[in-house]
Amino acid sequence: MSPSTMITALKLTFLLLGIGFCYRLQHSDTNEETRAAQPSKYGSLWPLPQKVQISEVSFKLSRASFQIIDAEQSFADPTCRLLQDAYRRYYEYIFVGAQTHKSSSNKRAGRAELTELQVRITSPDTECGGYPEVTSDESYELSVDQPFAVLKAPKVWGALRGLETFSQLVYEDEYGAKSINSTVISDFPRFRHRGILLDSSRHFLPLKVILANLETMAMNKFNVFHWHIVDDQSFPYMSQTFPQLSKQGAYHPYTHVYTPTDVKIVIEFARLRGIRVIPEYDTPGHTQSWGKGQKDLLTPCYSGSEPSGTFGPVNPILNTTYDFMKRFFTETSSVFPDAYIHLGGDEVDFTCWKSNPDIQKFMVQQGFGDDYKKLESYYIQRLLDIVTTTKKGYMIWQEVFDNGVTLKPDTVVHVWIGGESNEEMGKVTGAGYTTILSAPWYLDYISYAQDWQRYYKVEPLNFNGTEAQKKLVIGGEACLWGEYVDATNLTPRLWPRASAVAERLWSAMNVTDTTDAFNRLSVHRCRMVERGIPAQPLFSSYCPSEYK
Ligand code: CP6
Repeated sequence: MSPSTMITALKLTFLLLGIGFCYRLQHSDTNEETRAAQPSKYGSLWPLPQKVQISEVSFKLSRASFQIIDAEQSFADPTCRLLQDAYRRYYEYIFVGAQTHKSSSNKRAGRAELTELQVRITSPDTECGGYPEVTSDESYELSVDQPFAVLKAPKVWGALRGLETFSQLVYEDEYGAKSINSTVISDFPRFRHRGILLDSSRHFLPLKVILANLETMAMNKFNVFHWHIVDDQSFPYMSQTFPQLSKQGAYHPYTHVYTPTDVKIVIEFARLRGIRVIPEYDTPGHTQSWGKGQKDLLTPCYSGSEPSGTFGPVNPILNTTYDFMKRFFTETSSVFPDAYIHLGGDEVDFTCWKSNPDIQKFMVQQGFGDDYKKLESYYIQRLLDIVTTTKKGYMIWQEVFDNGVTLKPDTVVHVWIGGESNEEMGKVTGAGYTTILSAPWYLDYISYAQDWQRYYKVEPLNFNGTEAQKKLVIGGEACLWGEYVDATNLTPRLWPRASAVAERLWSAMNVTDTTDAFNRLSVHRCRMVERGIPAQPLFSSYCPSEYK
């Protein structure tokens, strides 16, 4: 063999080895990677209810005769818009894609028809006109049987969840007729805070996109929209007190802003779906865009003895900073009805503070030494006191807790740093604080695999701690940070991957069978697509509706 042939042969060998390696990489995962979906005994319910009994007996449903109505004994007022809107929405979802012309249901003549779903609110205070809260009752009981189906819930919030479940029980039989099996369900969420974080600063998210995702959140029984509304890159929130913030700080002063009306629309759309809107105004870091419209708010950075012309975090040593914050958070506390506001406090870079001679002087005066965490805590402490006067509770990223800031007992600490998040959950709850988990659910990270399974396998209570500590874990959030996401790709990137988180936070702790989850989630994903949501596929497959 000549040297050149030998080299070619070697190259070929390596190439083949390489291909073989890649082949194994793609196929060495669990067999769910290559399986097609099979029917689950739980149909396509997602997230899986706490208690489900589905019988073999089936009824047909027809667009012409089926109706969703208040039960006679319901405490709900017939003018309760939240319920009436939901009845209409779910009626449409139940008959989505139904064949209207062909009368195919004749083929199984004699099968009983279900003509009514009666919805009964069982508590005198239905909460119809109110906003959902962290303590809201989302439980419900559903019975599908003759002569009619009954959905019972103490509050409207449970009725919303039950309507979604009812709509998920409806399927098309082999002749294309809408059908539902006799079923008994009793259900309630495992965790009361089940959120999605969307970031409207790195890219502006048009209202339509936000509303579509609220709609999809309801399909997955999420109940918190964490609106990371502003950040370094842009300030799209139109403040009435400080209009120059978005005038100067938004990507565009008129098109890429959320007006007061826009914000109202989001809040009401969410309320009608049992979703809280928690805005985040992240300070003192992540605030570059704030500086464009608010002079002297940010710290001037120095290069040697001269200001460099760049700016760092919020300037913590000026009284004007706190005057501004007081007015700003007084406004937001009346714009957003939720009892909580997220105050951020993550990733504060000390470089600029360190370079500034006025800050250095302040550090000496306060006796902070070289510990800039003390300065950060000083700022946050004053901010928390201001926000407390607006009668709001607050959520904060974990660094604020880590730095030893005094927090109100009802503070929610948001754990986001990966690697040691279990230890962090132990520490936060050990100190007696309520917490939510996001560290394992950073959906902005993508990979060539069924990464939903990784999100699905997370157990939020899997840390060392007492029963009392575990009770302090009120839920979690899936985060979709916006650096690589805008209106063109947000929805498919989020769904159905966030659905895995939805089931972890709603269903019982022992619901961990990934094979059954795959079977149900495949159909749930097709259902989202049928309802007009471009949710991406889980794996090689097709949806039945593609043939219509
Ligand atoms: N923006 C803000 C971000 C992030 C955080 N806060 C972030 C950090 C690390 C990763 C992803 C997102 N983009 N304001 C942290 C809470 Cl990996």
